[in-house]
Amino acid sequence: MAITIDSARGIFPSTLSADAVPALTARFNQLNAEDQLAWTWFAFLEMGKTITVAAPGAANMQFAEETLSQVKKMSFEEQTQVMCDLANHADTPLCRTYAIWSPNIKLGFWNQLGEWMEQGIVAPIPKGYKLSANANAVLETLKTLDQGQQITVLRNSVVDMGFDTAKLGGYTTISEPVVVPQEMSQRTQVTIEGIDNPTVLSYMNNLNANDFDELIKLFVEDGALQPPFKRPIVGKEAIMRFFREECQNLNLIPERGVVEPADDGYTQIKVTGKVQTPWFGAAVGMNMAWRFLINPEGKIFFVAIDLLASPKELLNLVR
Ligand code: 45D
Repeated sequence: MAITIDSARGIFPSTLSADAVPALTARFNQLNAEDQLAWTWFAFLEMGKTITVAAPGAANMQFAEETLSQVKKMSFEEQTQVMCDLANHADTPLCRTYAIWSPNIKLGFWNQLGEWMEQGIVAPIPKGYKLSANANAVLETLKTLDQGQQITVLRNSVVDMGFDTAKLGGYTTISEPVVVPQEMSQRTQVTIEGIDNPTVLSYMNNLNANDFDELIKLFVEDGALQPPFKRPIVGKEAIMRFFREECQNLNLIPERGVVEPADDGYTQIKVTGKVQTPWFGAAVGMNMAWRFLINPEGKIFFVAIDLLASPKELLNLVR
């Protein structure tokens, strides 16, 4: 049977991804705007007991600066309105601006608002705000998840806010400038128990070095990359855009893997390990798997990246 992206998605079918994340995100999206804002605030406080944003500078904020200073000058009432508008996907100029920011800029924007809320510069969540029973249940469930899953739910809630980009027609995402790849002498090389496949090692090392020009060469022209909980991004050009917009300064710490022959001379490889985001640094290691399908010439035809259901899954290397 010919190998397709659809068939490739099914390699290593026993990989258990963290279904709790999309489930909780869906429940969050059902809450009303006030509840969403308060929920995120409480979630942020709750998480803050164990982890805090390590790098407030994780995003280059030049593109959000104007909007931020605009919000800063508003009355509390107007600020509350802006935040509710964002949660409501309202059609306002600010919600349109927000919609086309990359996830990292959106996170940086909220991170700044959060700091200003603490400092009394931006309208706080009213003292004594009582979450609805639903919102409370969603918060209780969040507390049961591991930290990697918690920050993913939080990231989703921020990324989904703003005007619906599907209603925008054409648009270009505003993202941070691409950083220069790390200097050769500064680069570290990963080692992966059970894996000596040069393509896989090169994938990890180039992504860690922000060397997207070299990284993209590892893919076949019509190859695909499937981010956690997403449909595959197909084609070199689209994958490259994704790398530049959403993949800067990640730290991949693969630990172990298996290699197996697949149909038509292809090779399937599963690797498990940790991934750190610049936002939380070493404080949060997300449990991840990479499922590669590599063609006979050693190029990546498909790779799926999954957030794993539990640390136990790190040891699940069965086919
Ligand atoms: O509403 O191999 C307030 C790929 C209250 C690439 C607030 C990858 C009001 C290929 C608190 C102010 C990328 C796929 C809001 C690998 C309110 C590849 C603020 C994986 C919203 C490995 C809230 C990468 C705030 C991965 C400030 C898995 C929330 C990366 C901030 C994962 C939340 C990164 C933050 C994740 C969350 C980052 C900073 C999950 C960051 C999460």
